[in-house]
Amino acid sequence: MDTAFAKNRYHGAPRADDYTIDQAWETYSPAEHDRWDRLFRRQKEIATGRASKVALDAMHKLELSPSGIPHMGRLSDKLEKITGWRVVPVAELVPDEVFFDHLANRRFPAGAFIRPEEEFDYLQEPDIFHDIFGHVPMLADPVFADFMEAYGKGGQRAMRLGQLHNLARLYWYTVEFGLIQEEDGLRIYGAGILSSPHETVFALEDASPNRIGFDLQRLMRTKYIIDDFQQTYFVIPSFEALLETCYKDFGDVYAEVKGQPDYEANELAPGDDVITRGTLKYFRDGGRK
Ligand code: HBI
Ligand code: FE
Repeated sequence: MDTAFAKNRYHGAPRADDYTIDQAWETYSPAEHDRWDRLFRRQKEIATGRASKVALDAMHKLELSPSGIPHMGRLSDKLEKITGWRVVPVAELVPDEVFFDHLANRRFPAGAFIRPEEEFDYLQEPDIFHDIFGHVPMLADPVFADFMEAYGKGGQRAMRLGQLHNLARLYWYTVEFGLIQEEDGLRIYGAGILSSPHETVFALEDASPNRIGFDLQRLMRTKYIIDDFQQTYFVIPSFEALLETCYKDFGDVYAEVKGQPDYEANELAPGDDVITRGTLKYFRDGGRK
């Protein structure tokens, strides 16, 4: 994979053995601070009325704003007071076991680089805008903060059991691409959607994707797409319900899904709580251009 190092987006001192680096906040250029501001203003406007109110309230509490790239240490001091989480700078994706160890200790690894202008609308690796605008606000919610720590601990165990791919699907269809039913309607809490202007609209308003009620075992059997919009979104009734479902020994869940066939990303399964049956039109028309 062409890494952030290779794309010389990387800055700051060499990494520690837990893959953290110095954010070197003073080395960001005015153009990079300006890019953060433009990304922030556009996405905040699109996300208002579409993002979970928990995420929007947290952005306010954490004073996230279009005033240049956030300093992770100062942001962490605010976040830590609320839920004990800190945001630690990394250069790029870190190995799973390192990632899980950070989460299990309430540290969220956030990319220190910001996407280049030519990838303003979309990039595959998590840059500082995806991680801080997308993931960090949810870490200010006490229930979701507990879920993320439990996920980290579960990840370490899943690796030992060789069931990481099942758990990675849980992360993908909740933390990255999850929807929630709030009293005002369907809302977004997944960071992969929240940090993407197009998918923020697509996930809630397009007729193409399926939207089905969260079901842990069904979700763990469902493949996902990494380079286009999701074909199926899972909807939780509340963050409490998500934590309660996941705050248990996954051993028997793994045993039940092991050996069961996977579902394709666009497939509906018997027993699904179908909220919207997608037309799949966007995908049949060839997806991302
Ligand atoms: N590393 N920095 C970083 N950010 C992620 O979101 C991340 C990662 N490493 C592994 C990973 N995510 C996924 O494999 C999770 O599903 C575990
Ligand atoms: Fe992410």
